[in-house]
Amino acid sequence: MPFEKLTLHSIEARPVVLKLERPIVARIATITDWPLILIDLKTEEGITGRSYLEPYVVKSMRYLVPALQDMSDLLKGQQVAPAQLYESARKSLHFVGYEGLAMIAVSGVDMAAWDAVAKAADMPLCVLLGGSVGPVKSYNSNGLWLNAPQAVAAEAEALRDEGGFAGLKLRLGRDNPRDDLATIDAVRRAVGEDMALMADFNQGLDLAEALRRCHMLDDLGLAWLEEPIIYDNFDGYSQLARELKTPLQIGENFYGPRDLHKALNAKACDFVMPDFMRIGGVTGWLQAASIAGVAGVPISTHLYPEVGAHVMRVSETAHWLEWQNWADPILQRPYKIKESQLEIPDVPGVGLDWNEDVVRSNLYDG
Ligand code: SMN
Ligand code: MG
Repeated sequence: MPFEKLTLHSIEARPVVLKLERPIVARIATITDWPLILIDLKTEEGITGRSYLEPYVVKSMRYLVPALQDMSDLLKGQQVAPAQLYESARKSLHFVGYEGLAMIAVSGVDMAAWDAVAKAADMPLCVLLGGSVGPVKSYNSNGLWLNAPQAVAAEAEALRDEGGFAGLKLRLGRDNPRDDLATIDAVRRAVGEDMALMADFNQGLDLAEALRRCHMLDDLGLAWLEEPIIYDNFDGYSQLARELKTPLQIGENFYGPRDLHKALNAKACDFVMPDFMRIGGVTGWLQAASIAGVAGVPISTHLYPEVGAHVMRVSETAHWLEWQNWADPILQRPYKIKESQLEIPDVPGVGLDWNEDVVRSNLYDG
């Protein structure tokens, strides 16, 4: 059967808000309500590509959804060729800026476009990209926020048991650094020495404080130290990377692959972990993963585990997939984890179908 050429008919973007099972308690914010924008990219041929965005701030959906609707008008009638749609969509907002909300909207369209093309080719996305369906090494990032040490330790055991996890991410940045140390100690006792422990400061420290606190943690065998300072201070990050033995992890705030390139040039980190809504969806990821691969730098995913699993199968330096189940309630078939490995469903595309009952009862009307 010849490859079916797809023509974009429309892009539907629906805002949804879900209650988080474990509220986010980070140094920079507390979040109880989790926003999702569900994207359905419809084609003249009847195939629908799907993706979602998680823009953290519920009210941001009031301006992201209209941006996606404008992209629907702009791209209507064009061939669903992801790299071309990516360029057209980016250029439409060039004078506004290539980063920030513009990139977030483009990324959502891009992921849906790749899903549509893979469905038309009747292949899982990872197969279309030249890989194969198989397991993807994952750590559990569903919790371990800034709560009391014993509560975090008990949660660590529960999170490990959600899928036989070999890695867990905990969040740091309590007012007193000794409470962070006590938490790491309690978690270690609970889950043992073999567990990979990632630690995320969520950009909460200034450089002086970050140097002090990271040195205090440098002999604990942590898998990585993530985002101790504001995301764009690459000078600060390169000083941290120079001084610390523990690998430094950044990347969830790279806007486009060029940010990753700049970070590596500045020697600002040891590991990278681009986020799909900021790096430019699948198109941006593939470029970013090539740069990381050439440089020999391990690459991990941030959020979006479903699409993340597919691209990790074709990323040369694939490291850890971040497992988060926060979108599970709106999915008909949430992905499964066994023995710390995410399983890619052997279906065309990414495998996202909405649970319309849950979507209807959680639509955001703000
Ligand atoms: C994070 C993810 C989602 C919400 C808040 C913080 C975090 C991570 O930075 O890396 O998982
Ligand atoms: Mg993080």
